[in-house]
Amino acid sequence: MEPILLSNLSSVVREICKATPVTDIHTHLFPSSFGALHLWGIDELLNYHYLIPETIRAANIASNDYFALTPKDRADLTWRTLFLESNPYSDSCRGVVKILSELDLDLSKKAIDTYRDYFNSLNPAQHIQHVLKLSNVKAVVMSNDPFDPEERSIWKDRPHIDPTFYSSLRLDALVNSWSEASTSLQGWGYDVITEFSSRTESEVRRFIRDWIELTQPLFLSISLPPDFSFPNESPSGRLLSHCIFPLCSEQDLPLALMIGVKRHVNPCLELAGDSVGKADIRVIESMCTEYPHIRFLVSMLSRENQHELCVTARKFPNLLPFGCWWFSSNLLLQREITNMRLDMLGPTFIPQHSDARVLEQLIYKWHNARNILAEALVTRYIALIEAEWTITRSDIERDVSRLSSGNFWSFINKKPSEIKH
Ligand code: RAT
Ligand code: ZN
Repeated sequence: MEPILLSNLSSVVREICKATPVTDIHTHLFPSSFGALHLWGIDELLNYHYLIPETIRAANIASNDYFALTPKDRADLTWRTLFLESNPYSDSCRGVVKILSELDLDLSKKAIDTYRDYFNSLNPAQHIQHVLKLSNVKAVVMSNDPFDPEERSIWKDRPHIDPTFYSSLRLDALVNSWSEASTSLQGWGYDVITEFSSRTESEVRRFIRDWIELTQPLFLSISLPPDFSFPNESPSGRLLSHCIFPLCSEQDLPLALMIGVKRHVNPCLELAGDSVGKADIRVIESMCTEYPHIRFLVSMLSRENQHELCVTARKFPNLLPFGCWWFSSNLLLQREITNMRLDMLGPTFIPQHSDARVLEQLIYKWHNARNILAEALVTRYIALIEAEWTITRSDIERDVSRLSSGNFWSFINKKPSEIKH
């Protein structure tokens, strides 16, 4: 194969990034068989919790007045405030514009009701396939919460799961709210007590095993606050060391940790009221040292933790950094983090996940992630070509495919085709 010339490099890399399908390893999406949990359409897009604080600030409305509105009125308020009375230049606003544009909707009149008519006219099943095609996503990993009443009842009916969707078992409610979780477990027939006992630990393992059996997750996952320390004798520390880590080993499942979220800093904002804090990297060092056979996928929320995470990944092959999470998922920080990771970890990380909650968000989140990756790769390929290193099209395809999907599947040691649905 011919080496790529500097003059063609940028367009070839962009084209390859666009054409390479991604595995989206962390989303809050569900297939249509999950009924009301499957979110899509213009009102859901405008009521996305990333946009709520922007609306409340710009409209100068009290949060309780905002939440007293119907979903349609909230969407109208957001449209009016953020898109008509100002140019929609924040990351989440530009996302909505990009979605409308990719769906070929008329942006000249900026008429929200015409967008509603469009979404109402769609066949939902065909629309999912259309969005997956536009965003070129070949696998979507859900976040499945065994404590969520709506999700529990859907899983118990053994829903049909579209083969693009895979599960991950999200254990926040267990690890971060043990006293409520223990009451729920008792109600579901698990013999646990709020004060720990070895019987409790084995019953918690039985509960997780039952949900692994039901949902067939690719990995277990938990988000943790910035002040979390490990090891520790708090309920969360004990649940990790006595229940979750043993199960990761027994079931050969990786653990995804998302660290640095301060929940409910402003509870009036509901889902939009969480914040960020710098976490202690020693948590990851201790886990990776004590459990070298467990594979950890880790994302950290604060900008200040990103460099330490790269350094730590250089020390531990059982640690794979992934994504630019939530408040780090914007043009500035994604660029910074992706460039840092390429320089410190070469091809051994997962640049992005979408965290999409509303189906069509896949379109803009992956458009942005691909552009940022392409730009960062081009900078490095230029330096290599200028030093007379030859690079072919298939070299670039190999690199992009690893970063977009391959690293994840080899780290979890599975092939998409092997997963039971
Ligand atoms: O990014 C988000 O949508 C947040 O609300 C959180 O869900 C976060 O990603 C998480 O998974 O806890
Ligand atoms: Zn998330």
